[in-house]
Amino acid sequence: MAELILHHYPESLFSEKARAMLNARGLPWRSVIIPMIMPRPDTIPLTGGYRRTPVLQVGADVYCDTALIAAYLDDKGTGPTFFPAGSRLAAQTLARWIDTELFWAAVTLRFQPQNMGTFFISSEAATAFAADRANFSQGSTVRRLPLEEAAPRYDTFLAEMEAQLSDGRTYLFGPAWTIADFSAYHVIWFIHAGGVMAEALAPHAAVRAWYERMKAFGATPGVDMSGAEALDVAKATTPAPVGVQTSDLPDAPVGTVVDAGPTDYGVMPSRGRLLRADSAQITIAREHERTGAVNVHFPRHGFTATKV
Ligand SMILES: N[C@@H](CCC(=O)N[C@@H](CS)C(=O)NCC(=O)O)C(=O)O
Repeated sequence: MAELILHHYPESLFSEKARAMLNARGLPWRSVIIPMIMPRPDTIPLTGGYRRTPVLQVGADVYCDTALIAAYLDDKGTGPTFFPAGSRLAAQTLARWIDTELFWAAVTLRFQPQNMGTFFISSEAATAFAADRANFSQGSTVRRLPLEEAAPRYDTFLAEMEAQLSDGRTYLFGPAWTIADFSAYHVIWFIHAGGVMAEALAPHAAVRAWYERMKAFGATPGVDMSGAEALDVAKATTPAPVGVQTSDLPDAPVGTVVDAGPTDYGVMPSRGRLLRADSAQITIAREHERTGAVNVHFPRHGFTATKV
């Protein structure tokens, strides 16, 4: 297998989910630190437009979104599956709710002025971040949560987690982790990363103990690689075979040039030739002078592709 290259930045919560999953499975990985805001001249040539963080590059294949990264990693490395048959439905549904709903409570809670800690190194950085995320939010269909909705949503979740873990189980669904543990972990990590909420987990003893276990997975850094090196890796490699090429999109048979991307927020799409669209994923083929041919993969849930 080609090296696993994570394009991420330290403060990104979904990146923390990916880092924890890679380390939990004992996988060695390379770390390309990208800027927290655009431009990202060494990442966009790989994705072709998709700009959410993180993405996982494996040779000339690019896996977008941590839901798909989890599916890709699930048979790599060691340790239990993220998707055990007996709790798959519950774990997957909980993970999706956390990643798309609780996430917005986390954003509101983390960016309260008194809970920001050292997130921004300067007021200029904060201003540039606000301008960047205003661009990022164009076309978003998501309603941002005010604090009076975010706080009780999170408090309820913590109380439910505490109840679920208080029988002494190691992970949310029993003795082995599932994808839900990694989704819950990254959101909690973000909320309590600095500022006034840093110690706020203390009253929840079972969650606290679980959190420390999960945090140990996030702690191992990848081996540094520059963005330019990562693009060279893509250029020197050819994409992995896609297997059966199929499309369930009525207006876009295999081979159609499509724009593929998220439907909820950060909707900037990637343009390419459709190779696969089924219930599991969307894959497009694209080329760039700095990468050669690459295949870019998205999950199907929360993503779409439209004919250009
Ligand atoms: N569902 C996506 C969410 C990714 C996401 O929202 N990432 C945030 C950073 S934690 C982001 O992209 N922010 C804007 C940016 O980094 O440009 C995933 O699981 O990867």
